[in-house]
Amino acid sequence: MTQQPSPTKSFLRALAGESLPTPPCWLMRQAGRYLPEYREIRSKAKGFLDLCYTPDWATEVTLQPLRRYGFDAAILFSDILVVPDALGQPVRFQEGEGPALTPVRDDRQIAALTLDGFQDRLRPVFETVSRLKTAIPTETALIGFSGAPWTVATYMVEGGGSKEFLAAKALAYGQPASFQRLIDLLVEATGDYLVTQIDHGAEAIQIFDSWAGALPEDAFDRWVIEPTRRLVEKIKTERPGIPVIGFPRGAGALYKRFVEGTGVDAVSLDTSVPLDWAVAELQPRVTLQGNLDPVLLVTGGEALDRGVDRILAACRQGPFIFNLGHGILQTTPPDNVARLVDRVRRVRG
Ligand code: 1CP
Repeated sequence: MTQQPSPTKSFLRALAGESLPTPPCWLMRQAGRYLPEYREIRSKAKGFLDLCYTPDWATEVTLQPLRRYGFDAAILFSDILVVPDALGQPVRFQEGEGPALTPVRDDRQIAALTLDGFQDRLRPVFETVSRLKTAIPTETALIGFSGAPWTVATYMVEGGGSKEFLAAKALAYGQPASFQRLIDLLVEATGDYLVTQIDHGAEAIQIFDSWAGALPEDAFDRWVIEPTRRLVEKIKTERPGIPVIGFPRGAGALYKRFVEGTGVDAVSLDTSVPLDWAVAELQPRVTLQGNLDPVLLVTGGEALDRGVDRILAACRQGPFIFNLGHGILQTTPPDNVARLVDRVRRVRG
């Protein structure tokens, strides 16, 4: 094993297990429609994926929130659905309606997906990572990301967003061998995708499993924990020293099994996770990240201050990164984000 140098960026120090007097801070979906400068660039792009696949634009929108707020980490601007798009299942984003894909629901449709040309189609995303590596401030860390296989599979099987996941669960429960082939393909594609992001300059990885909370515990083990464990193992083996943050949103008490079973370095807590529990059960093993209710960031004022203070008081004795419990909402006033960052930075030893 080669010895990894100790990190100097505060975000990476927290991921390495240090408890810092002022926790590092970034916010999920920190780039996006709540910022007028984002909406301006977005209006130039034909579709949302054109924005993701145009390095000039994707680099610019990644940098926008850093200029305003000086976050401790930048997250590559892209989307979890570029993976199915690059596997040959084209993704369209209709205005105001979310993503749309032609569903894959049987062996023949799954077999038509292909890794041929996969990395080539994602070249613009890797180019964005390379540019960001030199464009971000030296004290800011660069996060690469992907969706977790389960969450990405739900979009592929449903053909878009879903509330009940009837089609995805029907395949997972009723034809597990077919669903396993889809998950295996996603593990392979996503693993290559993340390693290549690291090779272009990503210093940490976050794996978004937004719909992890939809599964009962045996299915959670098989479709959430096991694929994520394989991704973490690949990163740890092939690119040692790169920390991985898992986000099994809605997992509840299964957060504990997720931490023990996947080997992640950190977990992002959704808004509903009780912090005393997380500090007692999870923080001894991993860095915590989270978990302000994004609606408090829309609300602002003293409710926001109290929400921030509650989280800091609960979590900052151990390794911790301040974040939201889910992505920033479109209606968030940009001034409230400045207020949040000031509040987090006010606390000292
Ligand atoms: O301008 C627009 O209208 C597009 C809105 C938008 C944005 C800003 C989408 C469409 N994706 C993104 C960027 C994005 N998505 C990032 C960029 C980095 C950042 O955080 O600033 C990231 C990390 C994601 C991840 C993502 N995409 C997730 C996981 C996290 C989460 O929010 O749960 C999911 C589920 C998606 C799918 C997706 N992308 C976009 C939409 C509308 C959706 C569907 C969401 C749903 O089904 O509810």
